[in-house]
Amino acid sequence: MSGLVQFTKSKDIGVITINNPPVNALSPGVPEGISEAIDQLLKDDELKVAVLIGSGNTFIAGADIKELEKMASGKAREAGLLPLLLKIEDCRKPVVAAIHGTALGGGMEVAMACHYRVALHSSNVGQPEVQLGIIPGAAGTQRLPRLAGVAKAVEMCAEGNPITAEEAYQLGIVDKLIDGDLLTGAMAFAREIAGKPALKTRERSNKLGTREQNAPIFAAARENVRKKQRGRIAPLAAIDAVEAATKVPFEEGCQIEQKLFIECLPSPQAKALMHVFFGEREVAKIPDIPKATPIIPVKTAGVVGAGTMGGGISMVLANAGIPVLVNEADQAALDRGMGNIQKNYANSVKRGRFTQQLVDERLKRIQPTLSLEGFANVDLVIEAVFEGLALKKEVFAQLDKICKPGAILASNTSTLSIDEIASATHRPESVIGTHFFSPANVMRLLEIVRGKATSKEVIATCMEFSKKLGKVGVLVGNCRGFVGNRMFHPYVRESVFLLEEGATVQEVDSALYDFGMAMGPLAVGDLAGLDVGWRIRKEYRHLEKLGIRQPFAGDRLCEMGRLGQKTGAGWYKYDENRRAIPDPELTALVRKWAAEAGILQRRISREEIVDRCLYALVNEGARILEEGYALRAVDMDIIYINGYGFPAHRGGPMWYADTVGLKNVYNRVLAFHKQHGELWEPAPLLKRLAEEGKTFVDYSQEQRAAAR
Ligand code: 3H9
Repeated sequence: MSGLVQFTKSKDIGVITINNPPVNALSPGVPEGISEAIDQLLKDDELKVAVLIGSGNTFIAGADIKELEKMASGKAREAGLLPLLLKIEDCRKPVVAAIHGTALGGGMEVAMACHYRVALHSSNVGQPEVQLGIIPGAAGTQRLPRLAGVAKAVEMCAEGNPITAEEAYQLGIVDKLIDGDLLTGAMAFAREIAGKPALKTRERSNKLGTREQNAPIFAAARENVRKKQRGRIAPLAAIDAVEAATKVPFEEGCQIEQKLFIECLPSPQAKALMHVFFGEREVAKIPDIPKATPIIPVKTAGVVGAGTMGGGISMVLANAGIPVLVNEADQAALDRGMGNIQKNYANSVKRGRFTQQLVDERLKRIQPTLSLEGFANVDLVIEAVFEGLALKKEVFAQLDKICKPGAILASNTSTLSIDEIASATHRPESVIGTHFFSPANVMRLLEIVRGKATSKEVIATCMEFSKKLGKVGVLVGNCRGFVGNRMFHPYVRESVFLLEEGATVQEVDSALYDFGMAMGPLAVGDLAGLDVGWRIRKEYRHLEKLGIRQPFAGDRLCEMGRLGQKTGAGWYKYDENRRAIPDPELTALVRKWAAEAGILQRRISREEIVDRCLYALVNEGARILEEGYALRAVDMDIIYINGYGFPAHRGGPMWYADTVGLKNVYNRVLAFHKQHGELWEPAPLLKRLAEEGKTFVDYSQEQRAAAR
């Protein structure tokens, strides 16, 4: 038997143990090992029953995604799990799946082919395949509705979110919840059921419902996908497959599932989402910071500033169980900040996201204070005051005097130099940027900005801490706007240029929304407040080169007091519920300004809108990558997906450019350069990779190899 699966005997019980760290994925050798173990179980007359269990932290976390990637590009053959699952299910001696950690994807499918499932309370089960752009490929869509009922099965297969063992038990997926040692509990259960006739999941049908009952379930699920997973193909395929389970016999349902699985697997969406899966894990790996770097314990924190960002960050810390002091200079601002925090939590209770008890516990962790004195004992301070260098330096000079040695001093600046801020202290090694995205308690991204003196311990701690906060931490270098905002700047610039050249606000926003962005760039501006960019532009105007075109319509809007949603008008008008209403007067006004500035008006295609905005972003991304401010192209993809609403099924902007082909992107950038001038100068890296027929992924691999 392969070393990945062990078969042992404990009196009349056979124990099949999967041992494929770190997550017991069904890599080559594991299915074969399970199959051989079933043969042994059948051969040995002493044995009456078997327990299938995972070693280490988890049951089986699914198919090996690296193998799926190879299959998608034709480099590996299909895993062929279906015959193994039939073999388990047809085994005349019952097999009990013993679940701890997670039973996901193929792992869940293995468990459902067993005759019984027992699970620790702490475990989770699910069919997350759609999050990888595929659907369950080993009869998950056929067995799950038979165990959990159609409505829950559709939800789990189409949305991909795991459920707790408790819920799985309520639904009938799990037969028994185990307290204490899993193997002991599973063996006791196995003894109870040994010798009794066991039900095969595929032969159950009492939960499959009628056509009349199911039709509205499928219609609602499809509608839900169109709203919440716009543009994705796998969730709709998953619904089709579950629907098949309710209409045709099991074997035929499996064939339909296989056909849909095989269609999804090589799709660009699946490749993109698998890239994102591994990318989210890769960003945690920093080449010059070894895994063993000591981590500074962070048990308490302080936040300076209780505005929108400070308040949100305090909530993030409190949600993660960290007691936090939140400071403001005057009572009114502090009361306002605490009031907003309470309002946000109250909304979460109203929407059913949190219970009142949970919110009370979290609120108790947030202590308002007018003085920084209490910060003397905290392990981490996050400064979130108004975005001005002088003010931030003043705060850091104070923190330097008050905070204990070794405390981490972080700034939530979105644009300012971390080195400049650190220069206000005598401990630049403890200073770092932690750039949260608004709303901080919702957005997953945390850009962690490394100053030139920031210590490895401080970086390693912040990267680790981001996980505790439920964020995806991405390490970036200290350049203006860091990675995300530096790339965003040309993206927004082009969106305003397009307006000035004759596109309407809705044309620009809808082209990018239809591409998959969560919101169009102009709607984002209205949400964030147009004065944010206006203030920054004014501060940096002295750096603009003379004779180079700059967008002006946004500044004119601010001068008119149209700052976005908060003033009831920006690029759009807003009603009392903050619903956007197109404003034809604004379009006419921009046209008039453009005509006065001598800008030719023309009809602009949706394709041009998308290319202009996205290639401006990618071109800047290529510069950042070559300058080393981002470690890898995938880091930028993860930043854009988690902080800027870029559609994950397109893999992020750099991956998207790779899929379009860098030669094509480069040619288009060259054409824009010819037409619009210096701002479109192709990034040297883009030019080189395009000419060499390479991708950003190739470049990152070359960099990685060179660093070894
Ligand atoms: C499927 O099953 C299709 C089926 O229908 C069958 C079709 C025939 N494969 O996340 P972590 C690696 S599709 C390969 O940091 P955690 C991961 O890259 C699959 N590698 O740990 C990382 O490597 P590294 C459906 C995998 O404790 C290391 O393991 N299943 C896989 O925070 C640790 O991972 C899923 O989608 C895998 N399946 O979270 C489950 N899983 O250290 C995907 C993990 O080199 N996995 N790795 O960076 C997860 O959701 C989480 O990993 C899990 C553990 C919750 C299990």
